[in-house]
Amino acid sequence: MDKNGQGTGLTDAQREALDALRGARRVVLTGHERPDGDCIGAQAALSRVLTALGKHVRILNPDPPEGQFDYLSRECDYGVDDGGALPEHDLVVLLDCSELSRTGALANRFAEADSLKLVVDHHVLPPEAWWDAAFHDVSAAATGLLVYRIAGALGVALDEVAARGVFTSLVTDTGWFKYSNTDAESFRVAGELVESGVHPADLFATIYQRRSEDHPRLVGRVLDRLHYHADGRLALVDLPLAADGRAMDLETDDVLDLLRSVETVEVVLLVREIEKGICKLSARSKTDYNVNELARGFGGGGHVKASGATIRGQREDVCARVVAAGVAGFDNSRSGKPSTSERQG
Ligand SMILES: [Mn+2]
Repeated sequence: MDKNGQGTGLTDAQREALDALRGARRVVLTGHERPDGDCIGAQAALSRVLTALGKHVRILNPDPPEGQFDYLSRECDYGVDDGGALPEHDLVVLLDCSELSRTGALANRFAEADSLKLVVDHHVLPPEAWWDAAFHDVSAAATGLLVYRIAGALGVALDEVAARGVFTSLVTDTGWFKYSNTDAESFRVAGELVESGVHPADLFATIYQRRSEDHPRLVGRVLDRLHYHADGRLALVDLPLAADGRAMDLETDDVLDLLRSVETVEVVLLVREIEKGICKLSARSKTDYNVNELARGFGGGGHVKASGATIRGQREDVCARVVAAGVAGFDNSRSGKPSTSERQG
């Protein structure tokens, strides 16, 4: 058996996670706030797999999926927390994150529920295991790939919706196969999914080419707020609240991608004010620079090359703090050359 759980081998911990799934009758799938394509794609796939095994499955998230993923939300019932009692369940599966606090207001109710807790995730795990079982592999390009492995291990063939879910996970977390987490498994599984009927070009157009006429102008306004630090090695953009006091609604991947395209830039920081006194940091690295460490310094985390945090404070102060920490990080890292060994998304 491969201790790392790579290839076809499973770790003992992963086998225990499969047992938890086999033994469950009523399952609630949940995930992080503002669920991304990987989170909801993995949920779509796992809900179909478990339903095929005769289990009763509910998805319950802190927030609804983005409209760009409506081809999944038409097929799956993505329940959104209304503050009420949890559905009856004997197993909770937390996907694409590993801390209950990431489920927002649901966290307390899940913690109090007398149910088994399972984590399915590819992020760096917190030091203390609070879960009963975890299907975890930090080398997996997406959580959806872990669900693909789970389906294989449980002997369930992916149906059309599950296949589209895994494909969605894969392409959103690898930046359509261009980030450094893209590996042979990503292409192998993508190839299988395409053979089974997934249409990549149609999905690309559906996810990325239905934006509003305002979108390019909004990106333009945001890019006007770009500042470089550390001789151009660090780029910062900040998004203040919109005029109506609400958080600016912007698909930030475009902005992050564009800033990373600058030759001198190694680290990109995006600070989005989500309400007065609360900001969200998105941090990306294209070298060995570890933005997971940077985000952890602000109570967040994620991957070595893509992390985030929620930070209290006025936007200007938050920007100054993250830039100071970001610049200081250059002294502690071996950054300089693009690395091929770390992950994204
Ligand atoms: Mn992910």
